[in-house]
Amino acid sequence: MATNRTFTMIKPDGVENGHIGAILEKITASGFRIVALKKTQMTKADAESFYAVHNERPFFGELVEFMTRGPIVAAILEKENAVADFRTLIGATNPADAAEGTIRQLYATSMGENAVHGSDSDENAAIEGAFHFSGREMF
Ligand code: RTP
Ligand code: MG
Repeated sequence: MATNRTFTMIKPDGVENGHIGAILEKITASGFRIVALKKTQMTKADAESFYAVHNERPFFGELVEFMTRGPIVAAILEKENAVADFRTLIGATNPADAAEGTIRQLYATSMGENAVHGSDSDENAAIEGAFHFSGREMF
């Protein structure tokens, strides 16, 4: 399988609860190489645009409020089969359904506040990575 990239954010709850180090350790120990990394905070416009696909959903306002309430850690990650393997590593959207040992099972608190984001396709990984990073921040 070709080496490729995915995009992740440690969401505001993961940062607030002090899990940046543990989550990054789990990611690198699982074979992902960090291509780009930064702590930043999304504006309302950023979050509305990033999650535009969900703008008709009942939880959209809550999601934007949550994603902008504090800093996040954004990263581009590289590994064979990166998108699918990273979704496996983070676990189900609802931590109550997340498999044992997954990042959401370990660190998420609810369906809305679920500690991490993971891109759902190669195409979205490229779009989301470019949303947060310029070419000269990728190594
Ligand atoms: P993500 O995009 O953040 O990696 O999460 P995902 O693919 O597992 O889930 P998705 O369906 O894309 O939903 C995006 C985020 O919206 C919040 N959400 N809240 N309260 C709710 O019913 C609800 N449903 C989704 C979560 O933060 C979810 O990760
Ligand atoms: Mg998603």
